[in-house]
Amino acid sequence: MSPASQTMLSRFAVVTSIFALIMVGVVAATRPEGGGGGSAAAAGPVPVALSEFEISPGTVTVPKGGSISVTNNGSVAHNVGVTDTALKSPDINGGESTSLDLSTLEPGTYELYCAISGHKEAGMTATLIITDGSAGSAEDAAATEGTEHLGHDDVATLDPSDAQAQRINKEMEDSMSAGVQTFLEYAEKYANGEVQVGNQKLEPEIEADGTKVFNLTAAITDWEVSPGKTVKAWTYNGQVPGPWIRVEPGDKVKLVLKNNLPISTDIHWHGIDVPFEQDGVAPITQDYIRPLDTYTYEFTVQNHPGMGMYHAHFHGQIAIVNGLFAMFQVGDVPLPTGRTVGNVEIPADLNSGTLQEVPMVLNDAGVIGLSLNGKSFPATQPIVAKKDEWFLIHFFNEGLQGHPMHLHRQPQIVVTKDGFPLDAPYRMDTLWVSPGERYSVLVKAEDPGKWAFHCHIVSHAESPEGLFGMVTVLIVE
Ligand SMILES: [Cu+2]
Repeated sequence: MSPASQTMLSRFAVVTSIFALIMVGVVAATRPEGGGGGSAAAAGPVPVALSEFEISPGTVTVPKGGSISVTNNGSVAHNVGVTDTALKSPDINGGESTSLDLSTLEPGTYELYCAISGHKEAGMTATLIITDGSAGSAEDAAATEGTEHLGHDDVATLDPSDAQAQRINKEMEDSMSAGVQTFLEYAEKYANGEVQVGNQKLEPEIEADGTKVFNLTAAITDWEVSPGKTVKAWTYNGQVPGPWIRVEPGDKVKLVLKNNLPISTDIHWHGIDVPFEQDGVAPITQDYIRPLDTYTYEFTVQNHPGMGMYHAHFHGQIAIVNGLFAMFQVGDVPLPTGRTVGNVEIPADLNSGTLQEVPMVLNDAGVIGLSLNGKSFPATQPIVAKKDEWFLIHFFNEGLQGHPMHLHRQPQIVVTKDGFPLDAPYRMDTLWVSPGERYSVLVKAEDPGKWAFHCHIVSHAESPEGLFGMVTVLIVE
């Protein structure tokens, strides 16, 4: 990241800290009393809401020995009682709450009502079911409390005006907001260098004849995929993705691999023109690189720019998806400068060697899972660009599935496919990236804002807990 981008990120961090504080305040102020998502064993009072002129939910289920917490969401006083019993709450004004102990009721079906004159007749009744407190009914009570994992069936049948629906919706909002807040906190951590990051450019040692020597160590190391979730990843130099290797066309290179993995390995230089015996497919092109052995690949790089990647080939179904993948760049990406593509003029003086370059390595399996650059939202790193800045995103798919990557709003032009310049560059906003493919995309940061950038297979980007997986944000300042 350029110093300018770092500065932008710091400024963003200050703004977002303020936003984060506001979010904390909002969440704290609006959390339902007693907290949400309680376990069945610890089920507290069952919430009931009153308004003009309704009691909701329409059926209130309470385990034997339990109670209800009653909130008046209306504007006039209400109360709640159990028909044909002496049980009745005091009157409560709008905005206030009380509770009503129902522990004297035996299992059965009752009626709740508002005892203020005329309110029952106006519609303020509900069914009250006292269950026998068995496991099944405790589960019902837990469902009433709201749960951590809400799916379609949990929400589709709810009445939008119902208090239970509103509470469940609130839980969904809260967990979504919490994820966004964590993402903002991570943006600050990235700016401060406090997060493990992959794609770090690897500096070569230069031999007397100019040969560039890159040292790699493959090992299983700790890697934080998402906040609080550290996995045993398969890494080159402790990174996911591994180090970003950048060489120039025609360079002589040596790539020295120390294998500290428990199994043999090899490295395939995917998309780079190398001699057969350097292609990294054991046992076809070479012998296995056995545990604790060191092996040196040596070749002269192709004479034209390229965008490749490197990864293990031996048992890739284990090694690659768990982290043994990285980018291998040859030269600057050729740009269609001076052309108009999809109504966007690409400046004649644009030089890809001076542009911000953003790797976007996709994965969806192994211990890394659905991820961008080895991170799952909210631990993904934001991209920061200045208004009117042109920059490059390099997509690589090291996973098992295709991913339609969607960046909101900004003009995006696909300039290379698998490192080869396109005769007809094209503009798009969603790019399908299949396993093994690479695309370089020229982006103009045209409109200030915090723009979502995510896989559009929405289950790769959203979960019952909110945004997750293949999601990040482009910040245009
Ligand atoms: Cu996807």
